[in-house]
Amino acid sequence: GGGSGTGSGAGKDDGQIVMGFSQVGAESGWRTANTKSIQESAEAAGIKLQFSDAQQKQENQIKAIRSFISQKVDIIAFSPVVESGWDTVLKEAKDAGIPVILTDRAVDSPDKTLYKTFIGSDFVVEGQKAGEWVKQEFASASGPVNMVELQGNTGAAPAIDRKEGFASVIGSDPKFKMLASQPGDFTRVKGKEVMEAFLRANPDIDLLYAHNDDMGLGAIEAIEAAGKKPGTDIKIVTVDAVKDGMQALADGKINFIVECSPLLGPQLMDLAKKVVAGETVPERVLTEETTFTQEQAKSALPDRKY
Ligand code: GYE
Repeated sequence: GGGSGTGSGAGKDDGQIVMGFSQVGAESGWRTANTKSIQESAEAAGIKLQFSDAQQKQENQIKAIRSFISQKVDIIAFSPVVESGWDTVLKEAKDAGIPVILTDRAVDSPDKTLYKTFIGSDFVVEGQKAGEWVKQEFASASGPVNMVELQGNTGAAPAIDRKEGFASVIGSDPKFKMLASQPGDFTRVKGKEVMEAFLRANPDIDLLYAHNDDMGLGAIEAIEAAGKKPGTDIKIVTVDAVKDGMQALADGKINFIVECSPLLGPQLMDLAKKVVAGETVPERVLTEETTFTQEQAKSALPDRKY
């Protein structure tokens, strides 16, 4: 384990790997399932986890990473709340000889030697899948299709990429009109609040695209409070497929969900062991995912673990 000879703090030379993990926060059902997966997998793999919750603040993540460096952990993993602004602290880790694994979300650092690997989903593809469904669903609609979009937190990889992927499929067809697109920070509360504003400003919304289930669930409350039927009057497509989202899909309040798996723990621990052992690992490890219709949600729900 971490540190050498005089090593102090977290890393003692008892052979156990010490991982410092900086999590985004607890903003969504996805995040809660992701945290559980990481904690359980660390335990199962015999890795000592120093877990730190950044409460959606980059400054807290930078502080946590610096503290992991001074504790001389064996490896640092983190899920960056935003894409930009990591070069300095990642350079500090590199100079200290501590390898870093990006988990779930990417950074935009041009220097790829600042981290060993990146494990997570392809968020552009997720946005494209949402767009393909919308295209099909409204294939026979002649008139304008009025859409609104709830984005994830500003500057986050999944917010940027899910927007881009969706627009790349839908954007070329003038039938589809994006009336409004605002951040809802991946939370239920903000999703509801922003949807209320969308409904006040736009009496005729046909479709909501929410970058995660939680914002979609908040929006459903706003739609119902406005006297409209979610899933019928306003079609809804979201990303994640956590249990509450799947339940709303099975209940007909959401129309389609693009899956994004939060169960990254087991693969992360495998990668960490290899990296610490000095083995080479792939630069990019992609998560496998599917999509769900209302019927598929009904059959998947009983076995859904999160
Ligand atoms: O979709 C959302 C969460 O980074 C993939 O973050 C993750 C996203 C997930 O808050 O629910």
